[in-house]
Amino acid sequence: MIPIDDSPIVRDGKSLILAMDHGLEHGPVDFKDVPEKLDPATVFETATHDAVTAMAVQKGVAEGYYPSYEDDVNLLLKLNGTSNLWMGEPDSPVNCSVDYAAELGADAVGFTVYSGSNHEVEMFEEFRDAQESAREHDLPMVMWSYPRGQGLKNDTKPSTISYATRIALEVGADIAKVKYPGSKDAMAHAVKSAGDMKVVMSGGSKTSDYEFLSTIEAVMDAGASGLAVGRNVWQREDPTQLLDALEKVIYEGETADAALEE
Ligand code: FBP
Repeated sequence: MIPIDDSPIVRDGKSLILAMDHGLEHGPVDFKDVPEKLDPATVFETATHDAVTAMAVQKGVAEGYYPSYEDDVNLLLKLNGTSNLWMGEPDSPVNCSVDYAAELGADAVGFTVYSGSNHEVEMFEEFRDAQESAREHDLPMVMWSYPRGQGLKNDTKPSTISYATRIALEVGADIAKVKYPGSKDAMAHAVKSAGDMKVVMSGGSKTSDYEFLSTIEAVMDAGASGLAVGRNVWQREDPTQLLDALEKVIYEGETADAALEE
């Protein structure tokens, strides 16, 4: 097992994962205001920024577009995913094996688990297969750890997010990607609950530059290892400008104010 800090998806102990699996998870609606981003090549171009340590996509997008970017972008292949058309309890069917991800040149794999869903049992079993196979290939496992379903009314409350990071540690993830629990203290507890496993924050819907960078500043102060973000980067007209600022906050420990001033 290769130490996670030696993985190409980690830079100086931190990660900035650019996620672009929204075409499956939400549908083309997420590209409404940026129709040019319907072409995955445009987002792969954004991922060539030095701040980005990996781009997370589904199998089909990797097959079609990654060959043109394999020298400049690290690939995080998402092994499962679901559409917004599914109306049942949260679930995320597996659509790619770790073997095939490795064949496509993946540097890491990603897997969603909806703990608390009626499908939790199968999802944990599928995660086990993927995690053990990822170990055989020396590929880090990034877990989208998203408790939701059944009686879970609030999926971002502090105790739920701390539970989410802990679950990821318990089942053998290398990085847990979790929603922001609303405050720096709550994030610090979530990071602590994960032991020495890395925790990154999930981006969420688009906000202002300042609001977003201040949240990332709080998350980094809380001991998190970075960010896995989609819409807040590629829904912007100029993603490069925000990535320049994110690079300063995540890797250089600058404040949001300082990063925006330069
Ligand atoms: P965003 O930064 O755009 O929120 O993307 C992160 C992500 O986890 C994506 O990988 C995924 O497509 C999406 O959020 C799923 O969000 P949700 O399940 O909350 O709708």
